[in-house]
Amino acid sequence: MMVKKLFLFMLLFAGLSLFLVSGLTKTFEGLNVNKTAELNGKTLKILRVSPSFDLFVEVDGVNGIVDYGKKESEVNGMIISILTVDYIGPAYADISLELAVPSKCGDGACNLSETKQSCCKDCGCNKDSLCVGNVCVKEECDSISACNDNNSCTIDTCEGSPKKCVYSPITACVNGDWCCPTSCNSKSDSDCEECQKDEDCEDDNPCTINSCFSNKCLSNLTGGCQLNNTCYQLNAVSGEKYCSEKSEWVFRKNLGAKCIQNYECLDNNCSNSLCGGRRIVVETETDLLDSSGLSTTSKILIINVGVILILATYYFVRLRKIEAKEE
Ligand SMILES: [Ca+2]
Ligand SMILES: [Ca+2]
Ligand SMILES: [Ca+2]
Repeated sequence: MMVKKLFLFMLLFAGLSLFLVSGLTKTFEGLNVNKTAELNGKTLKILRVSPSFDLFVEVDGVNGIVDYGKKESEVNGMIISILTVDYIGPAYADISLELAVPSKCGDGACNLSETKQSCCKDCGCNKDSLCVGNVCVKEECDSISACNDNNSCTIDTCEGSPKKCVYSPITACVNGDWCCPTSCNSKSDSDCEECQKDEDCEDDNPCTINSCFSNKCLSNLTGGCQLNNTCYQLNAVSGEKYCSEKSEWVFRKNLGAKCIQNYECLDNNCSNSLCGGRRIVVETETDLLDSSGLSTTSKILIINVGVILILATYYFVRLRKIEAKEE
């Protein structure tokens, strides 16, 4: 007996703790007051020994009593069985214990039997992963720059927990964002193409040729005037109008109006630059004929000629009389 005690005493001073591994159960020998024993992520500390060999202990901050008379006691999830106690004093003893810590995922301790894969609740995950439902889920991104779907019609963000890329479709018609949502067109959003083929540019004007060039619509006037979805050539006549050189329908002119071409006139006759072919002379009162058949102008002309003849005859007779006297 003395030999055994001496042996254990030596072990105590050497501070040597021996343990046997048996699953989650280990045997610790040579323990003493203020010594600790760790098992499966939990730490036992012996605080005091009573003369009746009961142990006052602490397991991860929780105090408890290990009853020497009981087969085993539990303190804060650790099962403690006393094998031997050589009591020397309250603060000094030689103690052998068998400790067991049943693995329990979620108890906050990463126990020996637990790994990141089996219990990330207690053991955590790698840096780029997050423990979700006790499973390590790799985070898809750490910033927006990690998310790019090369689609200008989505807003790319990195969000959530665990973080993942979210691509939100753009629906608003906004100029300059490189996106043309399906509900937008070239008028509501400058990013939209006007056309992809000539038919997209049809303006329902028969006097234009519409084409699509580099996704932009081009419209070339052919010259002419449109009417009832038909393009009439320049100078064409339709009822009271003709198609002018400006490709506009213009009313045709009445008799006496200035003209260049026949089609400009309602009677289709432009002569001497007038519609109808002759000037319309407005007759005045002085030009009206009386019952004698002579106009007033003619009468005045005759009277003036008569007076001139009388005066000429008078001067001629006077001249002959003066010549006769001188002879
Ligand atoms: Ca655990
Ligand atoms: Ca995008
Ligand atoms: Ca846009």
